Amino acid sequence: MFKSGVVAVVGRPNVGKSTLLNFLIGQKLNIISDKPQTTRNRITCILTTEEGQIIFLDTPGLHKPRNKLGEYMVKVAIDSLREVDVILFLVEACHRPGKGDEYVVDLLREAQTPVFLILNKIDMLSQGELESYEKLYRGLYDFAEVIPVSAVSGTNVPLILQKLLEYLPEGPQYYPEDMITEQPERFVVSELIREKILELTRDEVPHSVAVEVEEMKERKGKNMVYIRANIYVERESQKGIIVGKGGKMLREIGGKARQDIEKLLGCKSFLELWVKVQKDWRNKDRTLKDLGYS
Ligand SMILES: Nc1nc2c(ncn2[C@@H]2O[C@H](COP(=O)(O)OP(=O)(O)OP(=O)(O)O)[C@@H](O)[C@H]2O)c(=O)[nH]1
Ligand SMILES: [Mg+2]
Repeated sequence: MFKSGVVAVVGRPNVGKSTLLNFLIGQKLNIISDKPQTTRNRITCILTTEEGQIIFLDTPGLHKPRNKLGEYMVKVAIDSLREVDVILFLVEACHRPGKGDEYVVDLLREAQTPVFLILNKIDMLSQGELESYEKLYRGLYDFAEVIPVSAVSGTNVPLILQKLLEYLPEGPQYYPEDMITEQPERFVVSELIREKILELTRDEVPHSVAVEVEEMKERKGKNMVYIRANIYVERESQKGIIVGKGGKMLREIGGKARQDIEKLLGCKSFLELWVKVQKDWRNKDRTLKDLGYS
């Protein structure tokens, strides 16, 4: 019997949602960083096996928004809870539950969908610690399943798949088996560039950056793709940081991004990056819309 369905992955920022999904589909599709609020959109991650097809939704971390971009992100995450077959609620097993977790649990209650509690980052704690935290999390809600994992090493991750297949209904294969996302290549490329900026900059800079691929075309017969992308920041001073002394930072961003882009596209790339200032874009409806955050 072939099973299929949609599974939303939700939780607080930085708990490892995107890391888990990359591991599940076996490819670097979602960007990851050690800074909160990395993922900004709902991203489909499609996994096809002989037993079924699971359409996972990676979502932005649920947090208290401080600007319109944040409001959009939280709305995306909450909307993803609707009309899915199963919800994976990810938490960091190395912290006790806080107010933020209680807020998420209230949302889960409204959704009336089976929820798996996924206790992530178990590589960071001892068995004894895990047991004591697990007890606290179990007390929050009547979870359908509780699965401790490490998304980084993959420990126990196959168990999530096995359990999901038990809960998903019989259904068709919605997407071709080699398709891993609904997002266009351009989007994934812009995210890979943004990931390098998250990695290489600090404080408010990572959060003030948006990336848009303006042009992407194959160089015929050369097995090469030409990409031109704009990096938007909110202030001149941030532009200075992204460009760096003599353009050093921008070259580093480009070099690192190209490695991932070439792995994704399977061909050489020529990457042209432009840094532009868009004052206070995170609060401007028009710019948010242009950048795909609406
Ligand atoms: N030690 C350890 N670190 C992990 C694990 N899973 C994720 N991380 C790290 O946690 C950080 C956040 O991971 P992400 O996958 O970006 O988290 P996220 O939940 O998608 O975050 P947002 O998109 O901001 O909501 C990164 O530094 C990861 O390397 C894990 O199992 N163990
Ligand atoms: Mg993420």
